[in-house]
Amino acid sequence: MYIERKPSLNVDDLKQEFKESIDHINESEEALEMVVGFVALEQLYSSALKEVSTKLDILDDQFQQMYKHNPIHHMERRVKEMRSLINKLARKGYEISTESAKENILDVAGIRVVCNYLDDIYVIEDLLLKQADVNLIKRKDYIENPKENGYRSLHIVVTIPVYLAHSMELVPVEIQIRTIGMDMWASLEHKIRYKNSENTEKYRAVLKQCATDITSVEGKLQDIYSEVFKN
Ligand code: 0O2
Repeated sequence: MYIERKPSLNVDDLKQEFKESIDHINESEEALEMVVGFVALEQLYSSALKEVSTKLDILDDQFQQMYKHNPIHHMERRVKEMRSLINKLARKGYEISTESAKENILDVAGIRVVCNYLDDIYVIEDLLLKQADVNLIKRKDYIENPKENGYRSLHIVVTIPVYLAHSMELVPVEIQIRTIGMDMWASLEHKIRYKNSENTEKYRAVLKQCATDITSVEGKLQDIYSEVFKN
């Protein structure tokens, strides 16, 4: 099951639409080109997400067939919104352009893979990275090395070929792989942090304790599952 915000804009329609309003307010052609460029970028990254999602779906299905177990509980995917992409470029001191976004930002396309058990995370990573057209360019294991606040998740960035009408592009996709418990924790922590910095401080210790508790419970569940089903 995917939760996805679909890009529904057509580049030519958008150009037309913006041209009319830009003529009105007498803005520059450059701004229009940039908006159009970002929309084209969204379509490219959205295609890369489809490719990676299909690969993950196939792995999950085959696992079910072979071992009667689905490693993936669910997936979520998104292309970074234009506003947040521009903010990130500005925050990191990069030029605001589509070329600069392509060169410097690795999480324009993001997919979150939520797994049932801890072991499933590394199984999924391993099987995906074995594929000839998937190329690992960055890896951060926040499960082996959790963040100070308790955040745990495996982050990998891979490039994937996207075949367009007249060209092929290698597009980076950030994949966050985590368990249901890690996902629940991260969603709440993210919500609190973005909503109110006072509460971030207030709940810091208890959230960290929750992360420790989740790790312990998920470890026990993994052990039971392995004992019962893997022998
Ligand atoms: P959003 O809205 O999820 O996209 P980067 O910051 O991406 O240039 P870096 O340092 O390699 O480079 O990023 P990292 O450490 O791989 O983490 C990036 C993403 O991981 C974040 O994206 C979050 O989604 C998630 N993440 C990292 N640390 C935490 C954390 O402490 N708590 C939670 N809840 N999520 C975390 P964005 O861009 O922050 O936001």
